[in-house]
This record gives sequence, structure tokens and C-alpha cells, in this order.
Amino acid sequence: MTPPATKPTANNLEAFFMPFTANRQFKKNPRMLAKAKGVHYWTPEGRKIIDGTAGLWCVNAGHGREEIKAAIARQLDEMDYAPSFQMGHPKAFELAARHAALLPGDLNHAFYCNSGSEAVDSALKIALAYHRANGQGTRTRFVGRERGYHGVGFGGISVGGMVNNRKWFGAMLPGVDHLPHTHLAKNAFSKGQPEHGGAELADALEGIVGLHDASNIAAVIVEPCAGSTGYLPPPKGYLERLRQICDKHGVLLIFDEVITGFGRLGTSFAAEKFGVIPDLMTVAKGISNATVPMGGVFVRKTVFDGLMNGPDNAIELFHGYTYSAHPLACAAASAVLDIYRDENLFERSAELSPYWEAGVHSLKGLPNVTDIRNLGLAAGIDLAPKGPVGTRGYEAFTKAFELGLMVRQAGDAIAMSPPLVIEKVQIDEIIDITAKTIKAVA
Ligand code: PXG
Repeated sequence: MTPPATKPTANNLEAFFMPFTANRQFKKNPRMLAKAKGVHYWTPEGRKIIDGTAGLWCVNAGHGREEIKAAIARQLDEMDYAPSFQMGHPKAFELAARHAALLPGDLNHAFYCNSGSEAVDSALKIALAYHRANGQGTRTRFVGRERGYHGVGFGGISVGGMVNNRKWFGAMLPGVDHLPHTHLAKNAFSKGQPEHGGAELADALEGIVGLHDASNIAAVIVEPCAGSTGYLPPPKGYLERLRQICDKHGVLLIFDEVITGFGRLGTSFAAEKFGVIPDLMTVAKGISNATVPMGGVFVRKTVFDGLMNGPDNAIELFHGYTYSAHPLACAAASAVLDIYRDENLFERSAELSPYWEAGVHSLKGLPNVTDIRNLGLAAGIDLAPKGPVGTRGYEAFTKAFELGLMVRQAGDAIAMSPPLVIEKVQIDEIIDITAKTIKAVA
């Protein structure tokens, strides 16, 4: 059948089954985005919206970057697609070498995929395969964390800790425990990393190891700074202590840096900021500035080498995707690295952080604001609930959009993470609209 020529209109929104969206509510009153440039979106009617969230935490270098567009177009002219199974194309190797050079410590191998969710499932599988290849095949259990978000694959929701993302989907992966989340009331309104509770919260891992024995545990996975749940920077000492406990017990530590990677915290990666090197790191989003879908797992030399111990002609990891290291994604990701370097965007993010911090904390004292958190160029603002959870959060999200600002809603929290190319006057504008929004939903 010939594809129908109908253009989607406000009356014809039925067919698209929207992800993570109240479909029926949305379709009665849609919020459409039609154009983007720099730190702005425009609606189809031409209304300008300031992008307070870098899309979904992913457009770190800002929208509509000509250099990325040109690199993708050149690659498309040269070669649209090439497999990465038992074949290779130069841009994949070049990109991996560039990522390895950017990564801290001995994280120096890159496995590529197409999203954060795939990155997480890939990392969990690499951890299992590594232990098995090293005669420790009993290490099959994983430890995640309450309120963690690791995408939507079965592995990711199993180690994740967002109740709504889990409760609909049955038994998931067996053998998963969860650390307590890191949001403590006594740390409310902390600027940057909270002072209290870091080591004690991490010590919960000792309890889990004690319960199952280290010989059964493959890996611990955490977001160094939890994003989706409303932005929870790690209390001081927390990540360092997790690293120590993992080392003591031979458990691999995985940092999910899908949000924190590529400059959000003012460094290349959270691992660099905190001086804590994980064994595996998952990335996506900012890796390609969201132009072509891409994700990756960065792997420490010891883990990679541990998998290279069979005969030379043996496939070392029975895992990969048709689009692993897709040429268009590699071209985009390489062009993005050029932008990050040439415009010093990670440093820029660090330089703007104090201004951002002062801005978001100026909202303290507005009606219903119960906590404000920040680290790098992102923040979470908790609003007191009004009726069922998420009611006030949704009102704030829609009100902000009406006033010309895009924010993310997490329950009754607002999360913000502007593109790293944001200017101070635009930060002022974001804070101003957020203040108006908070007052409007009081
Ligand atoms: N890990 C982390 C830490 C993430 O934040 C994923 C994995 C999954 O990535 P993909 O590419 O499969 O979506 C994410 C994604 C929000 C929001 O509003 C956050 C994400 C995605 C969509 C919305 O906070 N994070």
C-alpha cells in the first residue's frame, strides 16, 4: 500500500503511541516543538521557548550546530552504513581512540550502541562475561540503588529504582539488590555536594555483600549524580567509599554517566570530577549532542584485557547491535568532540556553575519550595505535593512552557539542565520564569 500523504495536524495525533507521556491528556492539548537553534525551541505557531533542559539532558552544545550537520552530511555522502561485526570502518576506531584519550584513568576501550538503555544492558553483560572469563562465574548478582534511573531495558529497570518504571513489568532480572537512595532531609538546600551521610549511605553495600557473599556479586551500578529522579548530587565521600568497598570485594563498579558525561558537571565526566574511576562507564546523550542516537560503554583496561584471554580466533563478547558504531553516529560524535574542545565547553560549564548555583538557590523561600539541589550546570527543585504526587509538578511543567521555558518534571520536582552554551542573561531568564512559575502554581 502506498503510504498515506496526510500530514499530522492537531486533529490527527492518534497514531503515535508517545513514550513516557499521558497520551490522552497530551492529545487534547498538545505541546509541539517545530524548530530549534542555540538554546531555544520554537512552537509551530512561532512561540520561542528557552530550553532549560538541553532537550532531555542531551543537547549539551546547543541546537542546530552547523559543524555536526556538515560532518553527518559528509559521512552520508561517503558511506551510509557499514557493519561492525567482523568488519570495521575508520571513524569507529578513530572515535574510540579520541574517547579513550578524553577518559580519566585506564578507562581506554569503547563499546558502542545506540542509547543509554542499551549502554546499561551492555555494561551489565560485559560485567557478567568478564567474571565468567576469569573463573568467577558465580558472580551474577547486581546492586543498583533506590531512585536510580538506568533506562528502560529489562536490565536497566531491574537495577533501576524508579517504582513506576518497574512495577508494571513483572519479575525482571533475578538477583538484584538496591542501595538506599541518597536524598537526606538533613541535606536540604545544600549547595553542590551535600555534607552529610556519604560514607554511611555507601556502607549499606557492606550489608548487601555480607548477605550474599562477594563471590556472588558481579557489579554495583549507580549514577554518580542521580538525574531523572530530580537531581541528587552525591553526598561528600559517598562515591569514594563505594569504590573502596567494591575494590575490597572484587566487585565491579559501573558509573552510569548518561547525564553526567560530556560536561554537565564541569568536567569531561563525573569520574574526573570526583576522582573516582569506575570499572565501566555508560554514556549516551551528549556523546552525539543528540543528533544521531548513540550510546557507549567505556571499559577499563583490566576488564577489557580480562575478556581477551581465549584463543585469538574466539569472539570475546557475544554481544552487539546492527548499529553499533553507526558511521553517521561516529561522524556526529567526532564533530561534537571538536566543538567541546574548541569552545572549551566543559570548562565553560564549570565557570558558569557558581552563577547557576546562585540563581537556583535564589528561589529558596518561594511558596512550596522544600529543597533545592545543584551541581555543575543542573539543578533540582522540590515542590511540596498538592493532592496526588505529581499534580503540582505537572502544573509547574505546563505553566513554565506557557511562560516560555522548558523544564523537566520528576514527580513534584522540577529538574533543569541547560545547554552548556547558555549565556548568563539566559540563566537569569530561566530563573525569572521559574520563579514566576513557582508563584503561579502556589
Ligand atoms: N541512564 C541514565 C542515567 C539516564 O539518565 C538512561 C540511562 C537511558 O538512556 P536512553 O537513551 O535509553 O533514554 C538515561 C536516560 C528525564 C529523562 O526527564 C531522563 C532520561 C531520559 C528521558 C528523560 O529526566 N535519561
